[in-house]
Amino acid sequence: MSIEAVQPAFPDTGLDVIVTGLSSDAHTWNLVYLELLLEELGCRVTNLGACVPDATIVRECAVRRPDLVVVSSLNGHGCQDGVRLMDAFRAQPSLVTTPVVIGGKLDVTGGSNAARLLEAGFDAVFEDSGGLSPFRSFLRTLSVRTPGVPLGAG
Ligand code: B12
Repeated sequence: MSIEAVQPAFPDTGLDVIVTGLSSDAHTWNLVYLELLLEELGCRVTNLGACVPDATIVRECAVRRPDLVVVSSLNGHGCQDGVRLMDAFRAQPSLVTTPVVIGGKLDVTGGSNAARLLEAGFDAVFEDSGGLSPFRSFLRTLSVRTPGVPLGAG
């Protein structure tokens, strides 16, 4: 685990964010960490918790219409569970353009699954080796985006 200080100059993002674990993943402190980090950055966070079935994630996102969904996985099944989640998520017409990112310890081999996860429909993949700076930069691009304009459309 790496702890990085939140940069005080970072502007409040004002984003509505859903944080969630995947269906097979029982780890919780990663979710608490991300919730606190995002709140410090000015996001309003709904944390769905650990071992969340795909259908529950899809339903909650369809109802809440978040600006961003942050998926965290530690148990090594992140790629398998994440690809399956995105099949159901992107099949929901109201969630086709909702930004979704995934990060954590996504594999047991230490290899990269980024290409497979991006192909499945994630907008970004944050591997532990990169630290949290790329995630902060990604949030900044979302917070300056025109409200209502899908990621990549502007
Ligand atoms: C505590 C723990 C458990 C507890 C969890 C209790 C709980 N309430 O959370 C228990 C005992 C239940 C557990 C179970 C298992 N665990 Co466990 N567990 C850990 C441990 C020791 C700490 C995890 C933790 O809480 N870290 C604290 C958080 C705050 O930090 P973090 O997880 O590192 O998250 C950081 C980054 O990953 C990143 N991050 C995470 N998600 C995301 C998402 C985004 C978008 C971004 C940008 C960043 C990001 O940000 C965080 C801060 O830097 C780790 C080993 C370790 N030292 O890390 C193993 C570890 C995660 N567990 C592991 C395994 C294998 C398991 C089990 C499969 C073991 C087993 N055979 O039963 C089960 C899985 C159960 C399941 N169904 O998921 C492996 C995973 C291996 C892998 N992925 O390669 C680890 C790495 C141990 C190891 N070295 O083998 N575990």
